[in-house]
Amino acid sequence: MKNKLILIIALILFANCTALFGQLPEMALMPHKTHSQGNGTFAIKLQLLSNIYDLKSYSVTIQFDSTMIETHPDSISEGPLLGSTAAPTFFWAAFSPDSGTVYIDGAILGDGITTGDVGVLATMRFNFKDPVVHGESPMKFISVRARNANNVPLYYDTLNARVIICEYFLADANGDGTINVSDAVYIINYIFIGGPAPNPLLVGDANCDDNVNVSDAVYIINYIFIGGDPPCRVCY
Ligand SMILES: [Ca+2]
Ligand SMILES: [Ca+2]
Repeated sequence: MKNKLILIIALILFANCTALFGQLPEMALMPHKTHSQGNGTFAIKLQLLSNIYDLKSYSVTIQFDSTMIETHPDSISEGPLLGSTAAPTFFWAAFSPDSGTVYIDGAILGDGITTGDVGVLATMRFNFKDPVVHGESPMKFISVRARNANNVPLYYDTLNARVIICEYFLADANGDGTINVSDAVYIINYIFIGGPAPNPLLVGDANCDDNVNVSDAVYIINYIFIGGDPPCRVCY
């Protein structure tokens, strides 16, 4: 009987541990994918998507390709999550240009105060290099350290992001930097009434069959209006 009881307790503990380790809360860099032609600026948010623990303080290191994009400590600002407790907060950010590394620390000040909520911890604003460098930059966690009010370490699953910088977006037939119905119209005009061709021509090849014809216009319309497949690549 005693052995049976021990076995049952062990099974319950095992089940709970499996649930715990299988469902770590998530810390993410959002949005997961940023597409650009290298103009303007863009923001990446450091965000808790789920938080089953009470967070008191965190320290993260994030790395990206500094030959393609750059930031500055002044471009890194505190998000509202820790401030939502109404307690004073600590926030510190630094940037190492040579290694493309961002360091961010944050904490809630005051005894025993934590947040068990989800939301934005920090926002980082980036510039593209001038002249623009095309390609793909990872935006990834190098380390995450976090603690609760009892100084116990907290663990998170991390979700990295990517920044894709294109010279041309595939299916952006009119070259205005976005893909919408006017690109389908542009292709139809080119095919049927001698309008200008996409430049370069295969930018209009939304379905990637190496031809630009009416099926590409249909493909774009399906993608925009009825949830059809996106163009087969992001960049031309
Ligand atoms: Ca367009
Ligand atoms: Ca095609």
